[in-house]
Amino acid sequence: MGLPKESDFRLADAPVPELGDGEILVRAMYLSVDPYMRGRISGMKSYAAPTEIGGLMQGGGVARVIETKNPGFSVGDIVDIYMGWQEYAVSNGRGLRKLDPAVAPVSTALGVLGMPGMTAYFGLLDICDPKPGETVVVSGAAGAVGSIVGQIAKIKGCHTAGIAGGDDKITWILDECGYDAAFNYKTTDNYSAKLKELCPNGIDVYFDNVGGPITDAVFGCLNVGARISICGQISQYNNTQVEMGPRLLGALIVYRAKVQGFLVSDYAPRFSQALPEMAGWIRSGQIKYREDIVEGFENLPKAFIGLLQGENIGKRIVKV
Ligand code: NAP
Ligand code: FER
Repeated sequence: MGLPKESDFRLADAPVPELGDGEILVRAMYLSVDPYMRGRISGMKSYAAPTEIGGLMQGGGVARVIETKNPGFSVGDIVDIYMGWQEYAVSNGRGLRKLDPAVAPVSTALGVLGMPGMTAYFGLLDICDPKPGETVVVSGAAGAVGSIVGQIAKIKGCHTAGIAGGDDKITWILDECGYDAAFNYKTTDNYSAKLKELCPNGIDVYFDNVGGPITDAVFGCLNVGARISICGQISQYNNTQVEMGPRLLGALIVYRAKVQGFLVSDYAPRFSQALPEMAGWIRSGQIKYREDIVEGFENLPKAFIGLLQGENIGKRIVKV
C-alpha cells in the first residue's frame, strides 16, 4: 500500500539455466519500468497477474541473444522480450520480436515503437475516433503514452491541450510535441477555469491517464458527443484507501458522452499494421519522442518509484 519503497525490493542471484533444444539465452540491454507494474504488487485484483512476494518483477525488455539452440535466432540478434527485471533470461523464442537497429534505436521497442506507443495509437484512434477541428485533452501528457497521444491527435487535425506536472514538462510538450496548449496541474488551482480558457470550444475527446481531480474537471467541460478513453488512473495507484466515486457521471448525460476503458494487449493482432505507421511518422518528423534513461540494473526499483512520482519526461527505461 502507498508508494513502494526501495526496501520493498531485493536483488537476488540465481544460476543461469542450461539451454534445452529450441531455447535461447539473452542478456538484457534495456529493461522497462511502467505504471502497470504497481498493480502487480498491490495485493488487489488487477489485469496484470500478481508478482508474489519473493517473485521476479515481470516486465518488458530489449535483450541480445548470447547463446542459441534455436535455428530461428543467431548470437547477436536483438529482441523485444517479456523477461522481467533480470539480467539473463532463457526463452523458447515464441512471441519474441527481432529488432533492427537500422530502423530505430532498439530502446524504442519499450516506448514509442512498443507497448506505450501502441497504447497511444489505439486508445486514441480506436476508442475516440478524433475528427479534424475537434479538441482533444490529454492527462499525463508528458509521459510515454501521453506525449504520443497529443502528436497523433495533431496529425489528425485536432486542437490539443495537455496536462502534466512540471514546468519543464509543459515546455517540452508545447515546444517539441506540438501541443497547442498545456498547463501544469501542480501550480494551477482551478483546473476547470484553466480548461475553459485553453479549450474555448469545449472538449470533444479526453484521453485519461491519471483520473482523480483532473478527470473530474474535464467532465465538466465536455461537448455533446464527447468520447473518453480511460487508459490509466495513475493518481489512484498508490492509494491506501479506495476513493469513493465516480460521482460526476451526470455530466455524461448532459453531454451524451461515451467512456470506455481499454487494454493495449487486446489490440496485439493489429500492432503489425500500426508499428510501421508510427515508424513512418517518426521518420517524417511528425512524431517526436523522448527517452528518460536511468543507468544501472540495480537502479530498477528507484527508477520505478521515481516514475510513479513523476520524475520522468517521456518513456522511462533502465539501461542495464
Ligand atoms: P508515464 O506517463 O510516462 O509516467 C507516469 C506519470 O504519471 C508520471 O510521469 C507523472 O507525471 C504522472 N503522475 C503520477 N502521479 C500522478 C497524479 N497523482 N496525478 C497526475 N499524474 C500523475 O507512464 P506511461 O507508461 O505513459 O503510462 C501512463 C498511463 O497509461 C498510466 O496510467 C498507465 O497505467 C496507463 N497505461 C495503460 C495501458 C492500457 O492498456 N490501458 C497501457 C499502458 C499504459 P506528472 O509529472 O505529470 O504528474
Ligand atoms: C498489457 C496490458 C496492459 C500490458 C500492459 C498493460 C505489458 C498496461 C496497462 C497499464 O499501464 O495500465 O498486456 O503488457
